[in-house]
Amino acid sequence: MQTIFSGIQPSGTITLGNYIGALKQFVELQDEYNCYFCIVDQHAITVPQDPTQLRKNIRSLAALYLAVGINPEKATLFIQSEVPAHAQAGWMLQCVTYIGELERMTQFKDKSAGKDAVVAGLLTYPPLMVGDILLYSTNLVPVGEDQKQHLELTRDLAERFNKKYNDIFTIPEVRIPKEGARVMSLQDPLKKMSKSDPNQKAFISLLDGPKQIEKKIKSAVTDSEGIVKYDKENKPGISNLLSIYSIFTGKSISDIENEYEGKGYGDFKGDLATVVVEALEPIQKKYYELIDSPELDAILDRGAEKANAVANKMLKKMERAMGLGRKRK
Ligand code: ATP
Ligand code: LTN
Repeated sequence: MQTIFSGIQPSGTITLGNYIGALKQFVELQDEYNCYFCIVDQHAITVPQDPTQLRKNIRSLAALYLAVGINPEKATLFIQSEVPAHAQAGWMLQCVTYIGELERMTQFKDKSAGKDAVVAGLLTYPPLMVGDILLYSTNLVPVGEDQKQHLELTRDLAERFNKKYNDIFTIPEVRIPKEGARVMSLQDPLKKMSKSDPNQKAFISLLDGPKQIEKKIKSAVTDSEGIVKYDKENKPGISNLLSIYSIFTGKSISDIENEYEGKGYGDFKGDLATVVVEALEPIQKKYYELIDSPELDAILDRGAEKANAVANKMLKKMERAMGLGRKRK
């Protein structure tokens, strides 16, 4: 069985973008792969976080992974900071990464833009992510399109390490969904939907209530033409909403366009809100059953135990390859 690894930052409540771009694929893949799904809290602290809120977000993300259908009997769900090998591997991998490579990362450029003081962790974020992936001899990494560049770096660093030290790493492939790889902001359809967007109206969170969802969809930025038609270049707002509708209903874009011929954006947005509310209802129900349960802790404990065992083995191989520490029998 091949291995999958992916991570989500507990930097807010996950959005429809995270669900469509990442989580939905995780659920589909867990039957066929040996899966590791991680709550990457050490990545989240590369931007300012309130400690109390961060702890809440970590638990909430764990419950959401399970609520959308991750089965802890099949997949390993764990918190990054509970597996110290990640930070250790991240350090070693920083020592094979060039600063120029890090400065070229678009996520770094986006997140550091306009800031007076940029913490070093924001720049050195990618080698930590590379460690996450390589520690588990991962074959496949399912992510949204924004992570493609990080995955290219992962492959480069794995190859560089293998050549320079010892051939210990599997070179992973990226898996980006055909549809919904980049769900756009509801307020600026040229920007990706992001859970840490300061404008709450820009994203739908998986825990938003029916009224909030309706309000956010109704105030989504579109255009003045009033025709429900997919045209990403000229009508990015309505095209984004059409994609979301298509993904949740399974209907093709052209069928939806036909259905709304002669109708306005108001009708379409109202129906889209209903579709989204209905899709999120069972997820939210499951979430509220889990969030305060001891079962959630037991699952995370078991996940950390299993992940530690696998990650520590690879960490030892890395240390041996690089010549760190002492030779042991
Ligand atoms: P942040 O706002 O804190 O940067 P984020 O919402 O961008 O967070 P991440 O935790 O960085 O989310 O990403 C988790 C997963 O969700 C990744 O696989 C990422 O590619 C995917 N993802 C994030 N945003 C979108 C989006 N708008 N459309 C599709 N996939 C997305
Ligand atoms: N960088 C990713 C989150 C992330 C990740 C990973 C994804 C951290 N480690 C390992 C896949 C595999 C992001 O910002 N979305």
